Amino acid sequence: MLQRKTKVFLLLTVTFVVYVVYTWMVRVKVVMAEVKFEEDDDGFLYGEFPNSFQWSVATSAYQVEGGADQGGRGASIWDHYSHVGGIADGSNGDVACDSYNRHKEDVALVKQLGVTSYRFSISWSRVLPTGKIDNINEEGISYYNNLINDLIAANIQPVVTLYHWDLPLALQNEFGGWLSDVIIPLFVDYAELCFQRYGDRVKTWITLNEPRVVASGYETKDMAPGLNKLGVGGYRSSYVMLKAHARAYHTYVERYKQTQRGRIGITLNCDWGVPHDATPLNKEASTRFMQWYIGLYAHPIYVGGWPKVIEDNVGEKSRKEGRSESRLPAFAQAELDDIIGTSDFLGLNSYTAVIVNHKRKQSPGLFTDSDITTTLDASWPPSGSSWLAIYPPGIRKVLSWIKGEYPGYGSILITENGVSETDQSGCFNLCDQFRVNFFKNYTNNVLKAIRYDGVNVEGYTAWSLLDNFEWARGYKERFGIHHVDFNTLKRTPKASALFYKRLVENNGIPSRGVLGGWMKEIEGECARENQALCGT
Ligand code: GBH
Repeated sequence: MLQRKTKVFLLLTVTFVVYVVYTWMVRVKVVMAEVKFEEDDDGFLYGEFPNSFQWSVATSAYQVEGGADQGGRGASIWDHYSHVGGIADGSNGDVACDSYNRHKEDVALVKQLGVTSYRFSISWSRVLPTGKIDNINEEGISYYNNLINDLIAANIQPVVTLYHWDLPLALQNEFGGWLSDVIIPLFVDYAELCFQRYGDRVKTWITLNEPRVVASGYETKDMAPGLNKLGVGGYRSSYVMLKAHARAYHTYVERYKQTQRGRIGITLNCDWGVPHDATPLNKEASTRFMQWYIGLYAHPIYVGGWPKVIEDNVGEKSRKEGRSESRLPAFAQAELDDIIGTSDFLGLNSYTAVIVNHKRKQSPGLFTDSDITTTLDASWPPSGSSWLAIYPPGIRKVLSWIKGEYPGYGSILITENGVSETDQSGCFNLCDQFRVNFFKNYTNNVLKAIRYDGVNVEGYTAWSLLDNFEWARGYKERFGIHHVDFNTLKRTPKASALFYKRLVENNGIPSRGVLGGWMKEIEGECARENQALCGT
């Protein structure tokens, strides 16, 4: 039997501990009040995102920085590609939004939105002009130090992408860039330099942005470096990128994570593939669409190795083509082990959807081996980009698909979602109601993925803070929530920025009534901004 004194002591201790834990839980809102959310007749879900939900906005270095010849920056493959005429409107990123000289303005815009973080990328050739660690450009290092410090002073967390497509040109010329394993230790050197110089303040790192699109630069002519090695360039570069990503991941985890207490992941892009109909043939085709789109990268990281369907199909096709080896490089066991489990979170970029049909294709290629055709549904509203039709449920489908396919995904950070309009001659209309609707409906589907499908989505990032250099499309497709006048470089909020600010402030859309109020305010505000922009 315990003594009476001991019993009283134990009881007091237990009561005290329960009290402390409970007040802590209330303070950090672990004990959530009955969550209020309500679906209206049109299926729109009002209510809040989880308390910890992170709202963000994004750009990338080559698309906004400009300052191409300033501060000791070296050339990248996009400087070369754009200067030899790869861009639809003949433009390049020499000046872009001039963020290299105007980052304080950008930080002010981000702050104005009320978001908790800002996703940007570091230009590898600005900090290492030749791509190699023996030549560090301290002026380039300072640029990002200033940007990061100004963000943190404004209470905005930097979310930093190491590689958003702008490979140092020297590395492409010397050994073929992402086609060669030579790049792996060089990428790790670069990543490590960033961890060392910025890791005390940067707590979220993204190794690669959209390896699938990087691969398309080795597979086709459409993106830098535009090598057009159909059937082999895409798979080979994907294989090298996965290995480089994994090495950078392990370097961070082994040498920096403990002291810097950050995390590191990869960003993959994926749109939703709607089977044309319920026939087994087209349902299978839509599965192949997803595997070739995201599985090529997510499977090695979350399950191990290439998706079986890709390994089988490409192997079979390669044999028929009379090759002695598959066009899809084979992983060594050590490589498989190195790649698996290398993402603390999954960064996801998602924009649109396609209708998928089965169709046998003869020509070898990353974009043909899946034996499908894709089309946009005529009922989906178009945007300023031919590939992007507006289908809000797509993002929810992709999120739930990832949860089902990769049970160990941990959490998803949406690192890009947005929509374009084509440039307008004359006076630009800042009242971008279609983009307001886009954000309203896409974020609502994210909310549904969280509340109804139980997907662990930790945050959402709008693409983009600014109208910017839209890669091969140049400046004619505008994704910004702020308009940029590319003559004066003046930034002006579009209605979508005013809407996003309210969405972020309220962590969701509380009710139809509140939404109606916002819409009235926004209409008035953007009409006044239109007046100021060009006096109409
Ligand atoms: C993202 O890519 C990028 O991360 C970002 O930099 C970019 O600005 C944003 O999306 C908007 O595009 O012109 O018909 O040849 C999304 C994937 C890959 C979609 C390339 C457009 C070109 C199609 N993008 N693709 S086309």
